[in-house]
Amino acid sequence: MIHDTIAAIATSPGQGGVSIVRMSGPDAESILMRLFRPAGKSIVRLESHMLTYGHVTAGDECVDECMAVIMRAPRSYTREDVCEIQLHGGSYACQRTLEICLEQGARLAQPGEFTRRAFLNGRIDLSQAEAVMGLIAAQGEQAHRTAMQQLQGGASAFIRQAADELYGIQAGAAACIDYPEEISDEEAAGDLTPRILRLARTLEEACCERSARILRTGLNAALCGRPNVGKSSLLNALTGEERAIVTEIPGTTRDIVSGEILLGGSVIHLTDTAGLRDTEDRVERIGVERARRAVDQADAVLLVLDASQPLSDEDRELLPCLTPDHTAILLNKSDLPPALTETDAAALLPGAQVISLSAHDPQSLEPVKDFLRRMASVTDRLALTQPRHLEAARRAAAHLRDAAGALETATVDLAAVDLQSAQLAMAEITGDQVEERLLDRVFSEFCVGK
Ligand SMILES: Nc1nc2c(ncn2[C@@H]2O[C@H](COP(=O)(O)OP(=O)(O)OP(=O)(O)O)[C@@H](O)[C@H]2O)c(=O)[nH]1
Ligand SMILES: [Mg+2]
Repeated sequence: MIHDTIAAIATSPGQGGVSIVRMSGPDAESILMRLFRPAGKSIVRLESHMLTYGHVTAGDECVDECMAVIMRAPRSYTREDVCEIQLHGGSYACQRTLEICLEQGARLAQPGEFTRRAFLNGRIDLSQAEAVMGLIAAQGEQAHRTAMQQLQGGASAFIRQAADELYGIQAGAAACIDYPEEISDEEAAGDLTPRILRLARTLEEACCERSARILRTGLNAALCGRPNVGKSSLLNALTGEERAIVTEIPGTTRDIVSGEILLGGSVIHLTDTAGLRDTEDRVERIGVERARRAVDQADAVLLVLDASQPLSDEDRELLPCLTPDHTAILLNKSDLPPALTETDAAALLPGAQVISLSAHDPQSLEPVKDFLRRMASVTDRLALTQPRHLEAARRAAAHLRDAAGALETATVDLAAVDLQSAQLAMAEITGDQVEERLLDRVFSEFCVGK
């Protein structure tokens, strides 16, 4: 049970139209009424869910003109009494109001504590609580849609359906354990194994880390290639900003330079990297190592070639690390007399898309944007998108596979233990079965005031 009242500033720091101080807990209303003077003396009890105009005061001190609202339990975000005070946006009045709330008996909320209470009081499950954070973090339409689906119970519905199927399987195993003379281990295995394996496959198929990451945070695309082919020029042309230094000197870019663009509702994080070559220069060598790492970590790669120069060994260096489906070969400098054809480029990495273009001609970049759009448009019908959920679902699937193995080679009793472990792993996703430590980890990633 939660007995205390928490308070925090819910809006982000800095100047703005309004700032909001929020309280939740049994004393929220009495604390509010000690610091809030409604305009018009007749108001003795604020009506729930109605904004009231007045002032925040402390003794003779008038802190700010404000609007205050009480949302009485259980019709509130946390299912407790929640009060919010809308002040003028700025740091002092807001900080001072929070201070008065604390002087009057509230405790400073920890990160995510309001949402944690919403979870503990049963208003939302754990995956929905995490979706709130996803909504706050969403930069593009795609990430927003993914978080909204989760908030509306998408992940929970999927896991609850899987858990129901598993309860059915567990009931079958229990019947065999309780009535061994009626159901033999072999009969139970024949009936249960296909169901267990089907459920394991369903969970595994819902776990696509790459798609989930792209949905959540956008596509990471790396520009790579040998020095002087025009990687930095392309970064600048694609982002429409002079982000990276461009010169005719090979080895200009030494570190990772990034830029973001929004394409088709998805955020694309573009990274320009140091040109790949063997070099004695220490700084450049570190840059080349970072470039390789960026390519390894990228969801999609733009391998840039200089179409006015013949192919070199440096152009071929990265080929073994590239996946054709996630790579586009950009034949840059197509405005110059050609030394390379699209056929030469295509032969480097069969299956990869080849695009002729010039960093100096914005129109020629459209097919690159189409490629990035295609890479970012992973299915948004994924049931699970949070790393924590993917990890728990994979663990559940592994326990199910162990259970199927135990049915083959050992006894139903042993399989029942694995089935129970699978059930517990799934319950972690919705929070039906969680330890305090796990909650601490989940909510520590939230911001204060949410
Ligand atoms: N004609 C022509 N020149 C280009 C084009 N793209 C880039 N350049 C020129 O090529 C030179 C190198 O461009 P950068 O963008 O610095 O090349 P980079 O691949 O980033 O080079 P490093 O940072 O050294 O690896 C510059 O002089 C650019 O102006 C293009 O499409 N056409
Ligand atoms: Mg460069």
